[in-house]
Amino acid sequence: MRAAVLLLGIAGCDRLFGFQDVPPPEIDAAVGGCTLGSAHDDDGDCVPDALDNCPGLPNPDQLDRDADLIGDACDPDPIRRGNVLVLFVPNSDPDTQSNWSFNGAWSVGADVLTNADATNTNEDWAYWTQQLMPPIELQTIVHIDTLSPPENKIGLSFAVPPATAGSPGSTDEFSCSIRRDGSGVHLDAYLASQTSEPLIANAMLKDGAVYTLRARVEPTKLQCSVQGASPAERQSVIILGTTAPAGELSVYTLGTAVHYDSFTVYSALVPL
Ligand SMILES: [Ca+2]
Ligand SMILES: [Ca+2]
Ligand SMILES: [Ca+2]
Ligand SMILES: [Ca+2]
Repeated sequence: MRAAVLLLGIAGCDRLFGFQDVPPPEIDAAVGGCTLGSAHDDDGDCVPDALDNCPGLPNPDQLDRDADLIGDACDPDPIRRGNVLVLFVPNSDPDTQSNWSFNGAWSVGADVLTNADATNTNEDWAYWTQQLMPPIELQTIVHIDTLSPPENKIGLSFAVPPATAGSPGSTDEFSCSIRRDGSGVHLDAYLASQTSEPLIANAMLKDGAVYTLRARVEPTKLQCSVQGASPAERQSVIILGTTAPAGELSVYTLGTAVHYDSFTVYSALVPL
């Protein structure tokens, strides 16, 4: 059967598919004016993680229109109740970091997951070793530290880990990545060996760039969005195809040194 692939342009269409306006990437600077004591505030919005209805993305207004305790800034379905926080990985608690499984130059600590090797020409993968079941939405903020030619890739994935170290099999990977190759910079949606790659602005891939990445995995659909530092730096894509298996939150890089602030996973709702 020939798989259907649907591409969406920038902005405008997001709300139709449940993506809502994504706040600008968080600022790493010390939180000004907050009195949080010893409470951890991953996203720097002055609301401690334990009280924050969107602990990985800054949303000081805590707006939650459907009152399901997931803030609009994070809610995969912001006007339908029933979404649940499945996983929050702040990369801050040493007791939980053993859940990461690494292939490549990864390290975790000081509130970030880092890959410091910009020269890797094979994909470096990191898996959070907890089985998750679609429909879900993965969210993260990623910072580019160094780019190395000729090819670069930064990915947020839902994948079944391989039996031996390396990237998963083509039927076991549902991923959203920012990728540069000889034909330009793309938002690359990859679903079980099918790929959609709308071009995005070259200027979005540069040293110091910060992105909010979201990957919504439904049983037969993958939806990716990227939001850069300015409202115009935004792209979305949907790809339809193979049924997603149970898998793990994962990330990967190629030719790029990066650090990720934190990861959140929410349950998504099936279409009405
Ligand atoms: Ca917060
Ligand atoms: Ca927040
Ligand atoms: Ca909500
Ligand atoms: Ca909701």
